[in-house]
Amino acid sequence: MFILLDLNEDNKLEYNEFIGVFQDTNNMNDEIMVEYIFTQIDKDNSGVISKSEIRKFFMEKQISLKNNELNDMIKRLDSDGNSNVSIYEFKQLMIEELQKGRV
Ligand SMILES: [Ca+2]
Ligand SMILES: [Ca+2]
Repeated sequence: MFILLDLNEDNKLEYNEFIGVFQDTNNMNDEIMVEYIFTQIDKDNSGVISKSEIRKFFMEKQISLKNNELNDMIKRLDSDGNSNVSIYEFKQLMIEELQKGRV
């Protein structure tokens, strides 16, 4: 199982749980769903997700993240290493993991 975020040793936020945060995505196809999630996190509509936007997003969902957890998550998503997560980077990882998770 893909672990998007290791909250602590016993409580891992898995991809499916992350997706579960969005309850209105059931009827969407993968690509539309991932784009939708991206726009939910990208509050300033800049087209990239910054670390502070991710932090804010999880705070709103009442999931508290430590700084190193946040950094790990960014590292996983940010494939070109410019500290921001573009829609392309986000989609690439999320769709790949979504498809892997299917039997
Ligand atoms: Ca942004
Ligand atoms: Ca990037």
